[in-house]
Amino acid sequence: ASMNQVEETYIMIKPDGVQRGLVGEIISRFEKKGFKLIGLKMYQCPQELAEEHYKDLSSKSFYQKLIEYITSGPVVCMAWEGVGVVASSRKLIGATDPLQAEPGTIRGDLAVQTGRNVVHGSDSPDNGKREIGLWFKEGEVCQWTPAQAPWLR
Ligand code: RTP
Repeated sequence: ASMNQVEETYIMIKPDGVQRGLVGEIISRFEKKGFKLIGLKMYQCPQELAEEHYKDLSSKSFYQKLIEYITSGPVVCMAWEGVGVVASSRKLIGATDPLQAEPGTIRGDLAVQTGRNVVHGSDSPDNGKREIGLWFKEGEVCQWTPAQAPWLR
């Protein structure tokens, strides 16, 4: 139902993606697809924010390890806008377990372990809004419209 709607999603390059030098590669995939980058920053995630972000997973056996992983080094926080961007980003990212992720997806091409799967993407438009609100401060997200080829005039 949401595929024709302009949406926002929160995409995050996890600490392994940063440390492996995959920041440019991952950003490129979203840019080339045609989505609009409206928020971008590098950030050392505090414990409390990691816990809030992953609160729905707090009963899982891997929760503690997940919090340690996400806070183990800086992440790259991004907000992306576009038609159907939430579901489409999940396709670009691929399955949670990188060994199950299709070749051509970010995880399928660039990762091996579920516990080091390089990137996060919101799973619904509501969570997209919620997570952008969680990770970005007022004024850090930019709404912009491209100029009409002024470099040709
Ligand atoms: P994400 O939120 O990062 O986009 O991941 P997802 O929806 O594909 O997966 P989810 O089930 O929400 O899990 C969130 C993150 O927790 C880590 N995880 N570890 N069995 C495990 O060790 C395990 N399962 C999940 C992954 O980093 C996953 O992306």
